[in-house]
Amino acid sequence: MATGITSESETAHNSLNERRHGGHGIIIGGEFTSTEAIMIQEDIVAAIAAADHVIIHRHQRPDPDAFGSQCGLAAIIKASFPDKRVQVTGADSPSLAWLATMDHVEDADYQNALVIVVDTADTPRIDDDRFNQGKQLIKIDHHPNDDPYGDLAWVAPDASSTSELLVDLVTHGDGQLKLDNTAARLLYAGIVGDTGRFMYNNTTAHTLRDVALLYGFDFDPSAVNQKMNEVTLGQARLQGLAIDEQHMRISAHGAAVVVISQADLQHLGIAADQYQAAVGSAGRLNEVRAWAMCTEQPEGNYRVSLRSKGAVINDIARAHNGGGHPLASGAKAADRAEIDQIYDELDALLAATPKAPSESE
Ligand SMILES: [Mn+2]
Repeated sequence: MATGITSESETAHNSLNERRHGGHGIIIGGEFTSTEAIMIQEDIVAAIAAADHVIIHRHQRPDPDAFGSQCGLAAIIKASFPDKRVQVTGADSPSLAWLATMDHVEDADYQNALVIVVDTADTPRIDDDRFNQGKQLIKIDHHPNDDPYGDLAWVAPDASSTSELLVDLVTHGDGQLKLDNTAARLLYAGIVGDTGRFMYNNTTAHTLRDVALLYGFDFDPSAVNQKMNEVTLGQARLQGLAIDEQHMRISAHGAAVVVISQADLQHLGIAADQYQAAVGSAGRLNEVRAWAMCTEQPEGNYRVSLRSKGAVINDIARAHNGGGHPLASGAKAADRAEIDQIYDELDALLAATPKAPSESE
């Protein structure tokens, strides 16, 4: 129910001050099928093979890729090594309960555990801050590597999703890791979530080859698509409200800003993890080239979801306490004045950026 199809990284600037530099961390950027990347994958598979107990974390406010990669990796390890103990931790998500639910992990469980954090760029955003209580820490992620952490890290910003990376972990694992139907369904959901059902430009031939491999397992992809396309009545009404004259303005160059108040959310009965379903609304408009959905938080500030059809917007996100992907980022605005500033910056960016082929009428 009601997951929406969104992806973003909320990379807080202050996280840079809290970096945990791993002792022998190895970071991979660039092409994630390079020889170097494959060596890292082999090291990760070896670490999994050597561990008796694995605990898997992911980011707060989980999206389908966070849940899909976390629980997909758990399913892979269980299918490959039935004797190993595998747990997933973090808060449960009512809107993603159809996909998976979390385990109850005790503090004592971390003794001698291998901890793997998936889909999470920076340590403040990891759900469950016991992630550094294990004997070894591995990061697997596809967001820009603004906050390197972990004893071993595989970071591939050119992959569509962490779920896609896990398919590669299996195929390059020298036969030690295997997928099963449960893993295939979870990883498929993650890839669908982060690619906007293959709409965004992070979808590659490689992504689709991985998806073709997942299709070979026994699960119902169209049931997953249907589930991810569903919204609650409140969310559907929010999607409408997000493009009405009161809540959205569009500049001459195609910059749109949507402002949703706490009162709007309360009126529609929208829970904290549900408003993301309206992030895409403005982007469906022909007139809009880049947009920001600004949602008031209980504290009075705004969470800003920045999206673009072509112009790179993550510099604007970084300038407003955020970060993320070139076309999908997160930021924060202290007040309406900062929202006005973001609107002006988006408009100036679009004024200076020729339309991409995908944007022409
Ligand atoms: Mn992701």
